[in-house]
Amino acid sequence: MAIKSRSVTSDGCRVMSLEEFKQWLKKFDSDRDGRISSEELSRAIRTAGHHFFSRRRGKEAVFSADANHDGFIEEDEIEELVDFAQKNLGIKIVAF
Ligand SMILES: [Ca+2]
Ligand SMILES: [Ca+2]
Repeated sequence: MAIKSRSVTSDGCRVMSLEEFKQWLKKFDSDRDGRISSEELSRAIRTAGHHFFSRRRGKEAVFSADANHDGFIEEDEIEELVDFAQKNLGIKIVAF
């Protein structure tokens, strides 16, 4: 018998629009500089219920989405995080 793969179900997956995702991330901008640092992103990852490797993941995510390489995620780079969020945070971003 094949092993049933564990899929993300409705109770583990949030659905939000890109705008909502931006608003959600901004809540973690604790120093209110308008940018998301890897520290702040790690907190977001933990809040989404992913405690394991949240610090490393936060760094990885910032690194991959940080288009201008300043070490922070600015508003226009948040879209780059959509892929990460969908794959790692169980967040589904829908276009409205
Ligand atoms: Ca910040
Ligand atoms: Ca940046």
